[in-house]
Amino acid sequence: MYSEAKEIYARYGIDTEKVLAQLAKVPVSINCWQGDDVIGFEKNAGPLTGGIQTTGNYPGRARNPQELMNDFTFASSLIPGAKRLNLHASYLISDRPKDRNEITEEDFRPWIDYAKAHGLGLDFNPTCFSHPMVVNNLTLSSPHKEVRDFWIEHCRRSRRIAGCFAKELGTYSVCNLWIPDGFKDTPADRLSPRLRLEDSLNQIFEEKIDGVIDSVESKVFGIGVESFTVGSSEFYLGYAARHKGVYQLLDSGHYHPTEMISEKISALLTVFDRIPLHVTRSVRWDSDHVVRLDDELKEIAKEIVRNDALDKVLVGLDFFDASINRIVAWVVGTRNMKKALLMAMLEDNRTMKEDQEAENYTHLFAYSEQMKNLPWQEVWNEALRRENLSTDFSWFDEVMKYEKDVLSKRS
Ligand code: RNT
Ligand code: ZN
Repeated sequence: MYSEAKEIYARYGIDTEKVLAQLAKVPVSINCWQGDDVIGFEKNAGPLTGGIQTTGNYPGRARNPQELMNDFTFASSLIPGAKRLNLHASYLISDRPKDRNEITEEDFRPWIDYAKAHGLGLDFNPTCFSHPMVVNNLTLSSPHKEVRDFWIEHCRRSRRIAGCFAKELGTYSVCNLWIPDGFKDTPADRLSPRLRLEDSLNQIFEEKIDGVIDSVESKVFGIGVESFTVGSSEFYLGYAARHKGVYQLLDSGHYHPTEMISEKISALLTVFDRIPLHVTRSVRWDSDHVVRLDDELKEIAKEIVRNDALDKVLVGLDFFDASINRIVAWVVGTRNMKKALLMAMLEDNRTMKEDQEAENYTHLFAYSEQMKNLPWQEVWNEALRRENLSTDFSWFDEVMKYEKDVLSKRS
């Protein structure tokens, strides 16, 4: 079936062998926090705060680093192609309690060893939520200097840890900063918090650190901070544009319901040579559902591929569903991202671009619909086969077996 598909694609000028080689190389950065409902391993970890929420209590959440590593290893074994692991500062591994303003690379040594052993790159995030120093929902934009200083120190240390990942693993490390700062009700002054955030960022990014790709993640609103978000899209876009080496990260759940990040990628490409993403699925709100192979996911992938931006757009995932098996979430979500990239690579983008330039919209319309008839699934199955993965649904039974033997034994 693959050889037939290969021939069909050749008629459209597409070399499926090249595509398969390309697909295998494009890394998707998988968020560790799907494995344990964004709780992490701090000694005195409190509840998830900061306007984000996990809902559901499906059994089998990873309770410690070893369980999370085991689960991730198992999930990865069912996902073809290159992968990276995205960590949060709260996933430190330390015998003694360490506050966020005390963390060092040593607290992540086991993760570095794990990444080395599994050929993974590591990305990183300071954790500016679920902590008593988030005072009145504010961190880097707080009116209290001691609050800002605490988080500035945390973020500086986080960047150094990302730098250590880059050095040790020989690949870049995205260090993404997201803060929950906002107001429940209409503020009287929107500018002062933003000016304070700008000043905090300047202090955080002062130090130059090799191998780190710094990003700032904007948002519209969070639960409990519905009326105002300090780190809005315009704020960070402007900041990143003025600070070389700092990039805006686009999270697909952080815009108004009909506002799509697929539409923003090309705009950012005119300004930036890197665009980190958090691909997620928002259902009515920023709900962080596991990504489905839906229209927006396909459109995001098309924008990356068509614009020849596979090495500029750094694809990361950001979902946390606690109501279903977490390994299934990782496998299906990550496979969907990769499927979408494959589908985009298998489109005859050259002809369609030519159509557009020649204003041949009738051909473009019909031809772009014709692309949907092509047998991309056969090429996907071939990608699985080449990594000794089954092409049927038996991977699911493997996860159910793991659930029965391992996950269900966790309390
Ligand atoms: C929150 C942001 C942020 C978090 C993770 C856990 O709305 O999307 O990226 O989801 O850092
Ligand atoms: Zn995000």
